[in-house]
Amino acid sequence: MHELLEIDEEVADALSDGLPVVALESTVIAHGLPYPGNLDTALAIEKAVRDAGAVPATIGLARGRFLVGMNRDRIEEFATSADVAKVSSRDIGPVLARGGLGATTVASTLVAADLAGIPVFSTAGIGGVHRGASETFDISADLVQFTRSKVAVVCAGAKSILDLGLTLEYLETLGVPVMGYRCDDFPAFYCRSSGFKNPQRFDDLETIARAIRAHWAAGLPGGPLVTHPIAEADALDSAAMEAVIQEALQEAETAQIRGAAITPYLMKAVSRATGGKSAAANRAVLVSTASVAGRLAVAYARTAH
Ligand code: PSU
Ligand code: MN
Repeated sequence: MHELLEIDEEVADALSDGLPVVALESTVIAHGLPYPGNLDTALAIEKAVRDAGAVPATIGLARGRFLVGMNRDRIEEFATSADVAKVSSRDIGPVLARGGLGATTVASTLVAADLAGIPVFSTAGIGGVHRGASETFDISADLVQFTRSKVAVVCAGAKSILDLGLTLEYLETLGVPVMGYRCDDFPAFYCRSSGFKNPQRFDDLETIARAIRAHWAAGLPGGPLVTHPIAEADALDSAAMEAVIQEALQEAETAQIRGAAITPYLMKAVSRATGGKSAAANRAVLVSTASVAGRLAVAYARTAH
C-alpha cells in the first residue's frame, strides 16, 4: 500500500477483492454545505453508493496522509471543524507536510483515488471555467486533473456560477470524453440542462463502462466524465437560478473575492438567496449522482470478467 494512504479496512478489502468502490470528495462537506445538513448529506451519499452495491470511500487529508474511506466520526470531524483547509491539486504536498485537516476538492480526491486504485468517483458539481475567465484566467484545476488521474468522474454537470459553454470547450481541448447517461444536455447541477449538449450520450451503464475501459486501453491519460442530471421533481427553475447567480456574482465582485475563495463564496451566496430550496436540491443531486456512480462502479467491475 502507498505510504501516503490510510485506507479504511472495508475499502481495502473491497479493493483487494476487485469489488466496486466509489471515491467521494470532502470539500462539499467542509466548505459546500452548512452543519448539520452537511453531515446528514455526506451519510446519505454514502448510503446511496451502498444501496447501489458499491463501497463508498470518502476522501480527505489528516495527519500527513490521505484518508481513503472515513467512518461516521471522521466525517463528523470534517463537517464540524472550523479550520479545514480547502485542498486542490497544488495544495496536496503543503497540507500533507503541515499535517492538518484538508478537505479534498474534485481534483485532489482524484489524486488519492488514483493512488488507491479506485476507478470511479462521484460528485454533484465539478469545478470549471469561471465566468469572466478571459480576464481572470480562473479555471478550476479539476479540469486539468481529469487528464492526469486514471479515474472516471460521475457528476450532474456543474453549477451555472461557471461558464458551462467554455467549460465544455476546455474539456474538448484537453481531450476529456464527456458522456451523458440518459441525457442529451450537459446538466447544470440544480437544473436539468445547461443549454449545451453532451458530446456523447449512452443509455446503459455497461456501454459507458466499456467506453471507460477503451479510453484506458488506448493509452489515453486521465479519465472520462459521465453526466447525469438531477431528477425532474427535485430540479430548480433555470431562469430563477440565473437571477440568483447574477446577484451572487455581483456580491462577490463587490467583496473582491478571488482565487480559491470564489467557489465556496458563490455556493454560500446561492444557498442563502434560495433558502431551503437549493439546500434540498443540492442534497438530492448529490445522492442521485452517487447512486449512478455506484451502479457504474458495479458495471465497471463486471466488465473486467
Ligand atoms: N461546485 C459545487 N459544489 C462544490 C464544489 C464545486 O457545486 O462543493 C467544490 C468541489 O470540491 C470542486 C471545487 O472541486 O469546489 C472547485 O473549486 P475551484 O473552482 O476553486 O477549483
Ligand atoms: Mn479558481
